[in-house]
Parts: sequence; C-alpha cells; structure tokens
Amino acid sequence: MAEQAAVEQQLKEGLIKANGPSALEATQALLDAEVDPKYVLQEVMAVAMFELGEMWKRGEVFLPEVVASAEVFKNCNALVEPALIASAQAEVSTKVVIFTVKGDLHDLGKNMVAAMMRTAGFEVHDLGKDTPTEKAMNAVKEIGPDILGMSALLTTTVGQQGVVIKTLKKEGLRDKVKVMVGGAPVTQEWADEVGADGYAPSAPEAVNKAKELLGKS
Ligand code: B1M
Repeated sequence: MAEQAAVEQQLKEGLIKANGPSALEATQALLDAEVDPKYVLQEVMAVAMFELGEMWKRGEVFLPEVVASAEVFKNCNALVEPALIASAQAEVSTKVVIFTVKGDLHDLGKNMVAAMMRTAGFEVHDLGKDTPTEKAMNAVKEIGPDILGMSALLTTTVGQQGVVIKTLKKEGLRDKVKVMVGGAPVTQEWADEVGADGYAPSAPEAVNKAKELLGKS
C-alpha cells in the first residue's frame, strides 16, 4: 500500500467527491493493510462525511452531490462491515433494537453504531430509518431488548426521541429497557432533558455506553 495517510486522503476525497471506484480502492487497500476497520469507519469515513456537511453548509456542494456521496459511503461500508464482524467478540446475551426516528432519512451513522454493536457481540435488530413510534413499540414488546437506540440527525426530528420515550412510559415499557440516544444534534444535555439513560457521540462510544448501562464495562 502507498503511504497510509495518502490512502486515507484518497478515501476521504473519494467520499467527498463521490468518486466510488477511487473510494472503494482506498477502502480495500486500508483493509488489506490490516488497518483497524473501526478506525477506517470512524476516523476516515465519518470524518469525510462531516467535512462534506460543512461544505454543504457553506454552499460549496448541493443535495444531489451529497446523495451521491452517501451512496459511496454505503458501498465502502459494505466492504468494511465483514472485516468488522470478523473481529467480533462472542458475547451475545445483549439484545439491541436500533433505528432512526420518524421523519429522518439519515442512516449512515445509525448503521455504523449497529455494525460496531454487532462487533461487540450484541444481537442487533435494526428497524431502519424513518421509523414510526408504533413500530419501535412493537419491537420492544416482541424482541424484549436490553437497549433501545435512537438516532436523529435533524433539529426537526430530534424531538421524536422524546416522543418515543413518552410513549414507552405510556405503554408501561419504560422500565423494561435502557434507552440510548445519538446523532449529530444530540448532546448529553438533550439526553437528560428527554429522560434517556445514555448518550454517545460516536459509534465506538455507543458500544462503551451500552456496556456501561448494562453493568458490563
Ligand atoms: Co442531511 N443534513 N439532510 N442528508 N446530512 C445534515 C444532518 C445537515 C447537518 C447538513 C448541513 O446542513 N450541514 C442538515 C441538518 C441541519 C439541521 O437539522 N440543523 C441536513 C439537512 C438539512 C438535510 C435535508 C433537510 C436537506 C434537504 O432535503 N433540503 C434532508 C432531510 C431528509 C430527511 O431526513 N427527512 C437531508 C438529506 C440527506 C441525504 C439523504 C442527502 C443524506 C443522508 C443519506 C443517508 O443517511 N442514507 C444526508 C447527509 C449524508 C448529511 C450529512 C452531510 C452527513 C450525515 C452523515 O451521514 N454523517 C449531514 C452533515 C453532518 O452531519 N454534519 C447532514 C456521517 C455519520 C457517520 O455521522 O450520522 O453523525 P452521524 O453519526 C455518528 C454520530 O452522530 C453517532 O455515531 C455516528 C458515527 O460515529 N451516532 C450515534 C449516530 N447515531 C447514534 C445513535 C447512538 C449513539 C451514537 O445511540 C443510539
């Protein structure tokens, strides 16, 4: 492999410019060189998407370009996930239900959290994006998860995390599950305000927080 920093840069640029072949080539090169797949996801791919978001805010890129980059992210993620899973620890007695809240189509970060939780040996049930509260309630009743994880990326949808927690209370389910919240606009203060049990700013930290909440750290 060429110098690692150069390949990381190639991957970041491939994501930002939606150059799929170049991004995939760089992802594969990093994995072949046995760079930690968690590092590739968190420190390279997620960082590139953050930079893209800043460019979008400044009006340097537009929605169709962001859509194209998100597609490249998904394809690169599909390469990284098997490497992540291969490093999974055999634990499994922890069940997680995870989803992106109603009205919100952002799922790249939620997918990363789900993948890293699987790596930690958790049994993860991913309900997807734009998830109606009722679907989440049914999953809690049917699956009986230890953790219910909610992702939200928009200031207009983050309130749904509070709606879900209120609905859990209304249905007598709140004490049966630990609730975790995350996503770019989410903070510890917000988690406290809506009555979540835990918040994590990143996918690896979400795994640590889940273990902490279950007394397994
Ligand atoms: Co959207 N978008 N987007 N977008 N998008 C943001 C979020 C935005 C900040 C961009 C900007 O203006 N700079 C902005 C929100 C502004 C706001 O609310 N204040 C925005 C907007 C405005 C919109 C639309 C409204 C645009 C429009 O249509 N006019 C629209 C909304 C559609 C909808 O949801 N209803 C929209 C659409 C889209 C795309 C479809 C094009 C695409 C999403 C594709 C997809 O996800 N499949 C997209 C993208 C890619 C982004 C940015 C550029 C990148 C998001 C991302 O994937 N980041 C984003 C800019 C930004 O966030 N700075 C932006 C990478 C990902 C790995 O990080 O999701 O933060 P993230 O996840 C992290 C942590 O947050 C954490 O761990 C992850 C990994 O470490 N985490 C958790 C996440 N979930 C967690 C759960 C946990 C714990 C941790 O516990 C359960």
